[in-house]
Amino acid sequence: MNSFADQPTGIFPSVCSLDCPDQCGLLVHKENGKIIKIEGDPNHPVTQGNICNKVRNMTHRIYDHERLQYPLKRVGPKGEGRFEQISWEEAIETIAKKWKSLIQTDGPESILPYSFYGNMGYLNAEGMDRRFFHRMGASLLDRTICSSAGSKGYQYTMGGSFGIDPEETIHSKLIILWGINAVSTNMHQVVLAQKARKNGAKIVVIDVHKNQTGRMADWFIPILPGTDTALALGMMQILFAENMTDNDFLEKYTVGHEELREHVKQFDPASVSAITGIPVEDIYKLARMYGETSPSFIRIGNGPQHHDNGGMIVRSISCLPALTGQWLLQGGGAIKGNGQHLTHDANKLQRPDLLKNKNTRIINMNLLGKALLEADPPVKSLFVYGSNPAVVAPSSNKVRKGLARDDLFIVVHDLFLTETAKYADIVLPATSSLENTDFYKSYWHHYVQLQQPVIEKYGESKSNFEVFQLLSKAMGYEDEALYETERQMISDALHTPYLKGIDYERLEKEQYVKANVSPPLTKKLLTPSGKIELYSEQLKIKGLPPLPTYTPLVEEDQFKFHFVPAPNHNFLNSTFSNNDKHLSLEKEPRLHINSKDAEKLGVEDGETVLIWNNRGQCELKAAVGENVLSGVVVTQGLWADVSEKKYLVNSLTPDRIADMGGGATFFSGRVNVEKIAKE
Ligand SMILES: Nc1nc2c(c(=O)[nH]1)N[C@H]1C(S)=C(S)[C@@H](COP(=O)(O)OP(=O)(O)OC[C@H]3O[C@@H](n4cnc5c(=O)[nH]c(N)nc54)[C@H](O)[C@@H]3O)O[C@H]1N2
Ligand SMILES: Nc1nc2c(c(=O)[nH]1)N[C@H]1C(S)=C(S)[C@@H](COP(=O)(O)OP(=O)(O)OC[C@H]3O[C@@H](n4cnc5c(=O)[nH]c(N)nc54)[C@H](O)[C@@H]3O)O[C@H]1N2
Ligand code: SF4
Ligand SMILES: [Mo]
Repeated sequence: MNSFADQPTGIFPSVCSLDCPDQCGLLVHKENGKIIKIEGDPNHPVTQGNICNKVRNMTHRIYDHERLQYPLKRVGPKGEGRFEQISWEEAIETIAKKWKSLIQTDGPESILPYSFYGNMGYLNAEGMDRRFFHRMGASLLDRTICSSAGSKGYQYTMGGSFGIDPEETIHSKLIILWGINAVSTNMHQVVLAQKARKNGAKIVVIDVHKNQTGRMADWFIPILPGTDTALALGMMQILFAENMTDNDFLEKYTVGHEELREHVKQFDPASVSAITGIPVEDIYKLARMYGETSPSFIRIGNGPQHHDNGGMIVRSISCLPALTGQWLLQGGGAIKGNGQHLTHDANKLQRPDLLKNKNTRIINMNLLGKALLEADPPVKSLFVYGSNPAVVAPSSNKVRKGLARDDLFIVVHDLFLTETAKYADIVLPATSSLENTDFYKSYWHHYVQLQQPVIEKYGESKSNFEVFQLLSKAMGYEDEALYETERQMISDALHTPYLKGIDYERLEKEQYVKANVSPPLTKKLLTPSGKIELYSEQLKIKGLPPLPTYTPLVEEDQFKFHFVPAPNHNFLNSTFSNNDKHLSLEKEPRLHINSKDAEKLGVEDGETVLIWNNRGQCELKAAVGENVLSGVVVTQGLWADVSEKKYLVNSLTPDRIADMGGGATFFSGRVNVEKIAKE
């Protein structure tokens, strides 16, 4: 049979490769070799034919006139964006020559890979690349920018990224969307919640911003940034005090409930209200609603964990379902992430055994700016793929200063000349995921999926997989692991007890397969005690409080407003922020500010304001109203540098590290806001 890519006309199965929990099954419609339409697969049990705006308009990105077709070399100063077309031979030779010489003079750790999940496919995101850099002995990157604080926090309570099957949440009677802008970032969870609502469920949203998700809730609870642990403790205090806990469950499935019961007594509703900004009566109402409704489900988002104290926030929230014994009920419990239910063989895929120096240095990606400016011995070369750090990394002025170093040899592999690519010495054109072979596993639902190429490679672009094989050859590496086929690597990676019965051949036939997942508590948890740890000895060993404990955000008191720069609806992080179609849908970023604060500043709705702190500044149009509490300002979207606009929100964000997992603290910074004087 011809491959899908060779067939000019027809409808072909695919999977969305974006960093989004929904991981939709797609149908790609082609005519004369070109995609004419992308739609959700109506037969995929979670997608059910619905996909987001972003991907319905994906064709505009795939065939965008600015998409890279050839390798480039920089001919102007770093950051300016002047490049010249070169051949793949010249590009690969230039890179290999530079790296061989750096390895001679400075050792392999002077080379740093920097990547994230611009494409979630495992071969391309963490397969051949890992093998290559392990073989080289390059510095290791700790990939902490997204969810590592929260995942760690959840792990202390539940033993790993194991939550309930989201398809079961149609049975829930109370759904709490806690720090998740699900309408934009997990739309199929909203579809499931709406189904539950038809059967009488209530939807509660707890967020610092009444965005589109807050607006669809039955009850929206505004909270001050970084204070969610206090709210969870306040709820626990009421649940214990009013005998709404399931004591048999606590006895059988948890450790530390007696200590917790004592510990939470100090979190009376009045104290919690003073911390969170939530009225006392609402704290009672929420706790009683939670205590009296079963099954209840908490979808824990990524927002609350992007704080100095974010690991502990997720750790604390994830204790709640145990208090009322939710985990045994269909549709009861929580999801932070579900990735571990679908554990593949990461050692076989990434081959850490190829790395000979077991003391190789590890660089936290949230400290990229610092690493480029201060690491000793210095980073001399950076290889960026599947990520756009000049826009998405915290404290981006520092990052850009590092990228601008004349003695730093930068290679960027991407589909577009991103802000990061503008600093590169060599730019390599990347295929889109629709041009590749790869396997995908959602970190929310329970399906494993296969991507086979459905279109031909665009211009001379190559996949990550191909690029690392080319580089292996040019570097003279002979290890067999660097020359395996895609099919072989996928087959080996799928071979685990978690993915029993799922192999390449089956995926080829069926496209998506649901793993046979055992729900949490049907077997021993992976915590040290095997139970839900309300008290965690592990945390104590780490020097953190063993019981859920509220600590305030790091003080930046010289600045007046908490600043929360969250994602937006029509971009996926910075992806799509350079595509005209998506830009036209999103228009421009706004700074949401409370009307009382705006009045004090003399700022009216629609006026441009300057926001600044000791790290950077931005100019945004104010959206004045009641969508945020007084003292908080919120913006949405990671915007590319469009013309002269000053939208680089990450110039303002701290590069402090969260309490757990080396996580990012994007939402813990503070800023001042000023009216810009009119000419
Ligand atoms: N449309 C779209 N979808 C996306 C993305 C995108 O950029 N755009 N990004 C993808 C990625 S990589 C990720 S990680 C996920 C992220 O998606 P989500 O899990 O939704 O996380 P965020 O959007 O970062 O933040 C969620 C909410 O947390 C709120 N928040 C901030 N601080 C706090 C706090 O202290 N307490 C509470 N209760 N709320 C707080 C923010 O206002 C925001 O509404 O979405 C993925 N999907
Ligand atoms: N202020 C603020 N900053 C944030 C966040 C926030 O909420 N607020 N969210 C953070 C979070 S949760 C995350 S996950 C990060 C995400 O940050 P990034 O991982 O940088 O995500 P994107 O901005 O989507 O950039 C992905 C890049 O990969 C490229 N790409 C796509 N597919 C491929 C491929 O197959 N090969 C190669 N070589 N390239 C490819 C895309 O063209 C794009 O340029 O941002 C973080 N930054
Ligand atoms: S971005 Fe998310 S919602 Fe949109 S198509 Fe991809 S997986 Fe589905
Ligand atoms: Mo993320």
